[in-house]
Amino acid sequence: MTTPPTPGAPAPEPSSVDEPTEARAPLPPKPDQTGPETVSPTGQPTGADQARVAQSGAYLTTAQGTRLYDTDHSLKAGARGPVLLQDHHLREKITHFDHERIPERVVHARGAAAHGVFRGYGTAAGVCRAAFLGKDVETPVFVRFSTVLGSRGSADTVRDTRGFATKFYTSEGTFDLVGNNIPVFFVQDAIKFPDIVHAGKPHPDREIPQAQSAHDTFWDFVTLHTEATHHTLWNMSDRGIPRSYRMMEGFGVHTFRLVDADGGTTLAKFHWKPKLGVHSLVWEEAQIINGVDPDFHRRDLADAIEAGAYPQWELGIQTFPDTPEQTFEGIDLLDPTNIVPEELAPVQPIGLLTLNANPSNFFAETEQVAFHPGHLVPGIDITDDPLLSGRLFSYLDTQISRLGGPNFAQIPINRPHAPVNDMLRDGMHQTAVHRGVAPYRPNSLDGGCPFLAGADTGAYVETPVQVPAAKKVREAPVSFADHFSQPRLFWLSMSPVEREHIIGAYTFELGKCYEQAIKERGLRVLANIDSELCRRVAEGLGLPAPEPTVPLAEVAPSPALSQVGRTWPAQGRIVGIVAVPGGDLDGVRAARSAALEAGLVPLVVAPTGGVLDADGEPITVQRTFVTARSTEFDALLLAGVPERGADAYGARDAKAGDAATAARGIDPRVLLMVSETFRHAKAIAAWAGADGVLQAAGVPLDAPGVAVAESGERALAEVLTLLPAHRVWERFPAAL
Ligand code: HDD
Repeated sequence: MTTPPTPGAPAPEPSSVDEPTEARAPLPPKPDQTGPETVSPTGQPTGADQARVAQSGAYLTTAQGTRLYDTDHSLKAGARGPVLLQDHHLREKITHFDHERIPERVVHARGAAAHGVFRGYGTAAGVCRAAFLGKDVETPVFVRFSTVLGSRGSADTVRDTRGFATKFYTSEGTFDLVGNNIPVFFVQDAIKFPDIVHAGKPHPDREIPQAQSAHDTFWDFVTLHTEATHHTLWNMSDRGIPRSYRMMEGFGVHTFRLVDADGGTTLAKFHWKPKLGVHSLVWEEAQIINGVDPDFHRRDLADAIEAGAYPQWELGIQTFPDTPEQTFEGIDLLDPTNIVPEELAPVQPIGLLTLNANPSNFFAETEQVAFHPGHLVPGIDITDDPLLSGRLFSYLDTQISRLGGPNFAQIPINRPHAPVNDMLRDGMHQTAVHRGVAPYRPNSLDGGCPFLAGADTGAYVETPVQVPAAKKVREAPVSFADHFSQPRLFWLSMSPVEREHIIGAYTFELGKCYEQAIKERGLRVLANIDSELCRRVAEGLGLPAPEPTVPLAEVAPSPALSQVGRTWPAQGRIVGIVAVPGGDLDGVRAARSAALEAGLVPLVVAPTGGVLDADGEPITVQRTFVTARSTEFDALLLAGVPERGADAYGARDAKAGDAATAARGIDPRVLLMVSETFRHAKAIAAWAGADGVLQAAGVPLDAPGVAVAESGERALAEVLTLLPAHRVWERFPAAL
């Protein structure tokens, strides 16, 4: 039985992180538990964020602030007797728990987010009057990345589109840029959104497959509804399996209308360009990661920020004259299945985004953040893209069921940083205590009416665009009917390696469909993109390749669409350094320091945990042969044991020197690590006799991107020259 304590004992100073034995003040917040300030609906700093630790007092209390003496036992009639209904603490605790979950987002349920800052370059001033784009203006932001199809608990590295949603807390109100990592969309009209989502989500009878597009209903829809072809092709490309959220481009997708200080307008598309470049996984890696580390992207983002390697993107715009046709070089700017190649309209940088703080509480921030394409600020207006029009309704609406009512803007993460002076009142989860008696306009009470602003005093004034005199119709313009020339443009812009990946992806996804008719229809769509693509996928499916039903478009490739052939900073890339006790640990130390100096993240891998070389300067083991998998590393180094060669990597039960075949004696987990690293075209270097391990794993020592070095430092230098290209592309397509 628990004895009620004597109340009122003073709280001593905190001394350790152990379970306290007597009442004490809470521990101070850790550095990563502080986040950007938020303000109340009236622009005042809130108290809600001041206590960013779980504990806010010395004693545990009920929700009503009454101190508790026991929270581990229900109130019972005797220790072995029935639980009593009068136990109000039991009921409060369980009732709250029963309601802890809210509905997950209907799409984009799985995500990760970070706080940051956006700094304007001032270069957009000629076309856009938005204050946050001004030179050196700094605006707090919250960015949420996501997959689309999977549930909240699904894996990160599935083949899917990624969401890239940014909330700018500007001085003129909140601006949300709710984009994706793919610049086009599946449907041209929002009325089709439920169809594509129903087709992509798990089948309604068995609720499988989770977070996958490789199933009949998805391919049924996208092959019948050919405006989805362009987006689907991007999904089947490497863009569908990003290496990291930090290495993704982002796109606003729609064409927006920018307004300058004089009311002049320009059409524009938004782009996010990652400083670390655009990199992807290979399909086998993505599948392995889904098993060994389903939180791969979430972890990568949080780890990078915690380590101070703040990810950055440049915001850029492509601009087009605002003509009545709303086309550019023959491309319909209102059709969200179109891109405008960067070679025709260069992306002009207008500001820099830096993500520099992890959320303190996933639910409060990442889960409750509510984005809405209708959160606009003066200077940024919409166009008549029919997809955007429907979104302007949907996002506000969905928050009402997801966040429980119309007051979600009062949740700290959603509060504008600009002063709010609205006349919205009451409703579920109202937390503001509004004063006064006249929440209406006009009024003569409460000090009179709030003034209405004009364009010169910061009002959001819609651009008075001329609407064509027309009949009401349920129709799309004729220009929306070309579904194949842009997919062909994308295909022709890919390097040979990227084309192989696309062929592999279609062969896998269509191959997973049960219905023969869907596979055949899929091939008919591919025939209209490119004959070679169609032929190769048909070969993989064991089906005849059909002829195209439309003339193949004459389009110029856009080299900017390819991820291969350019180099990017290697900073933040992860290098596994595999070592065994007794090996060249000085070499490991040297490789580690050189890696850190180059801004890489070295992770030492050894047979067991603890430290290597406990007698000398110890090297902490960060991964063991049990916890390491090649997929975590962008490059692999292997340290040998000079006199013992590959035998030092012997499996636990293998005798040293017992090498009837080289591979038999070597720990199979090391062989797997090496062979996967090789197959996935990553840089590998070995020294001090560890080249025997490479050979035992079947890695030719003269293959591109494989180095046998004379020291640990040299080995690191070898892989460092290869990392900026991301992979050793010459090893493809034989690899995967
Ligand atoms: Fe959407 C969420 C991006 C079309 C309806 N969408 C959502 C998110 C992103 C996008 C990034 C996640 C936001 C977050 O992290 O909370 N959506 C897009 C893009 C589109 C698009 C780039 C096309 C260009 N979406 C689209 C249409 C509709 C929706 C046409 C409906 C007609 N989207 C929603 C939604 C979601 C959403 C159901 C789910 C959760 C939420 O809004 O807040 O309302």
